Amino acid sequence: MAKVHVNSDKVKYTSEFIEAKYDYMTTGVEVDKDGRYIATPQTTHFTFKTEQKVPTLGVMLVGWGGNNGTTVTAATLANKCNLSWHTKEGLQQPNYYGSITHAATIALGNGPAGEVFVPMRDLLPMVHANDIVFDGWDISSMNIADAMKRATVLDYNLQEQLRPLMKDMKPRPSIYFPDFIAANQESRADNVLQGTKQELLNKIRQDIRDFRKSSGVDKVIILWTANTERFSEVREGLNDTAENLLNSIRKNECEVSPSTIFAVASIQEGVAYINGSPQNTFVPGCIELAEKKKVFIGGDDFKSGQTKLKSVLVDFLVGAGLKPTSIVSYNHLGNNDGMNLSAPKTFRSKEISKSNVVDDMVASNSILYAEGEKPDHCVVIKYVPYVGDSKRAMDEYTSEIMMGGRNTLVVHNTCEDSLLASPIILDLVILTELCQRIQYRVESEPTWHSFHPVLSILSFLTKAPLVPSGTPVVNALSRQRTCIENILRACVGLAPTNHMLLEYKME
Ligand code: NAI
Ligand code: DG6
Repeated sequence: MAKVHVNSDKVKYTSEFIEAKYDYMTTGVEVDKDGRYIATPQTTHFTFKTEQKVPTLGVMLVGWGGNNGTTVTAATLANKCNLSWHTKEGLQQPNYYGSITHAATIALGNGPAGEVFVPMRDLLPMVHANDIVFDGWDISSMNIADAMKRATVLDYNLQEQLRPLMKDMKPRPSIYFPDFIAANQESRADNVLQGTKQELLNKIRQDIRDFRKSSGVDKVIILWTANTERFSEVREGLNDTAENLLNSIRKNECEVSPSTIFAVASIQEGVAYINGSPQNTFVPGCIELAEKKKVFIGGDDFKSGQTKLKSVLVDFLVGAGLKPTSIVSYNHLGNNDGMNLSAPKTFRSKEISKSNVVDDMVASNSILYAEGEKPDHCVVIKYVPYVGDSKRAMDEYTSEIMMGGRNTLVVHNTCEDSLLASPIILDLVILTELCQRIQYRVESEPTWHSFHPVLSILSFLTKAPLVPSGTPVVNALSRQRTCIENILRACVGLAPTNHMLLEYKME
């Protein structure tokens, strides 16, 4: 049961559900013949219904033996077993820093002593990260304890304590089409499935069923944290519709990627699928399949460091009326992800997802930018083995300020990449699972609905948010976070956070 209990006649708690009546207030805008904006307040009366029972959750990671896969598994076990370990700075305790569900708070309201902040996870019943059961696939056969050692992310003393808990975790053989990732990955591909694309799809579906049965979990979610693939070609007849995509798999078409086969298998099993990498796994046919089957999909590409900061800084600059004119993002890293991205085609996937992140903020301000005008935006990634997982990111933001002045900001960030990505993986699956228990209906309709299968609520966690076709892409980090917060609040009948604090501003 959630810790926050709302005291209102619009909110009903039963052992099965939390049901909340909620007035959603928006503004319709039209431009009249004189060019005036006519803004009309609109209200939609919703009822939200959230299932109270939190299921046991199994998460299958594609790329389980990688830096992110092993780190998130290890961190979850360390938290669950409350392991502490020695570092040169002293004794370290486990935590979930970097997770909005587990380490961030929201302003619930006002108490006698002022504003009251509560953990986000206290608003609605959510899966606890400690309780997640991990499984997955990897083209490398290394067990997860050895793979954690190979990743060189966690301290030795912690690895030693975790080894007995992880040595028997073995990644399932996976789909490997060398053409989709860098050639430099070939040496670790010793755990690969053979067969036609249809046979591989069937095998992945079988794995999902096996895991569900053997682990006894109530629910499974699949998340891709394997190597970045090159983009797939999108072509009429190949993957433009669900039917064409399924046919292409049957016909063993070479342009269907491993990640798309995983996504299709997942959707066919009714299991939500999240893409933590930048490639276009979700070709139009795959999205259509998810929509037809009403299965959640989310992505693309974890938003962990440099891009997260960019989606704050550009929002700040444009929101403050300053005009970013040049953004140069340079980074180097020395882990296996960096090695894979040293190939031009995989780099291109990452370059695309890192580059579009300022578009909505730029487009929002027609005072600063003419139609179609954008700042120069350059993304560079270099592989430097020595720095390992400790990624260096250097950014230069140049903006035009008042009367032709120039403002240049330079940011240097050093950080363990996988320790930023792991809490994001947890948030992605925890929020996706929660969304599966939320239904809504509009006052005048009898039917309950789920959110759209393209789960854009996850935008805060992704660099290139996947949204339902024709709907706005929001990259600005504060807007993305407010969206999550206010949807959770709506589910318990609380007004959206508005930061007005009017009660403290009146005479
Ligand atoms: P990694 O290279 O350490 O791990 C990837 C794993 O995937 C490897 O163990 C590899 O053997 C495996 N793999 C490759 N192809 C596979 C396939 N078809 N099936 C199953 N396994 C396969 O990379 P890392 O650092 O864990 O990152 C994983 C992904 O997450 C990359 O695509 C990266 O770009 C993306 N990402 C990482 C972020 C971070 O902060 N660490 C942030 C944003 C995205
Ligand atoms: C180099 O950019 C490697 C990438 O995998 C990134 O580390 C990852 O995409 C994180 O990117 P960002 O921009 O969110 O820090």
